[in-house]
Amino acid sequence: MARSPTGMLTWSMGTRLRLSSIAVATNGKLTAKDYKTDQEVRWCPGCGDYAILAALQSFMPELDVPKEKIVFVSGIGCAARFPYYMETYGMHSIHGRAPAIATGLSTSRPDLSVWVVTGRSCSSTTRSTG
Ligand SMILES: Cc1ncc(C[n+]2csc(CCOP(=O)(O)OP(=O)(O)O)c2C)c(N)n1
Ligand code: SF4
Repeated sequence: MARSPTGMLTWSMGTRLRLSSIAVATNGKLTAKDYKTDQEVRWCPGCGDYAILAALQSFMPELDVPKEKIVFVSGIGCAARFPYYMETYGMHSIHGRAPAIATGLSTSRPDLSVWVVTGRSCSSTTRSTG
């Protein structure tokens, strides 16, 4: 496991966990800007994922859940870049396994607000990949 300049911990299997810049504060004081990261958003111009990202970043403060209690779990694909762009905890995991990882995390840490972000393929191919 190694730490990158952006504060991501990287396992050899390719999963990443964001640990950088988690502010300990309540969401009552936060705005959408507080959920944006310093990462360049790498989606195609006009991609619908931009609107989803912006909507979630705007919505998050209304949850009244501290940022350090929020986790976004993704699999692979374009949508799976989501955890890099949310200033919360997050894991970019493996194809079709985001729901399983999120379920395990949520079961072992019921105090967390766990979200799964996935595209159509990654959310529907769990069976075909075993
Ligand atoms: C185990 C495994 N099989 C296949 C791939 C190749 N792969 C990369 S992205 C992708 C499709 C992702 O599509 P989707 O989940 O719909 O996400 P989107 O890119 O549309 O957001 C595939 C099959 C992979 N990375 N890992
Ligand atoms: S889903 Fe991926 S390939 Fe499709 S428009 Fe968005 S960034 Fe581009």
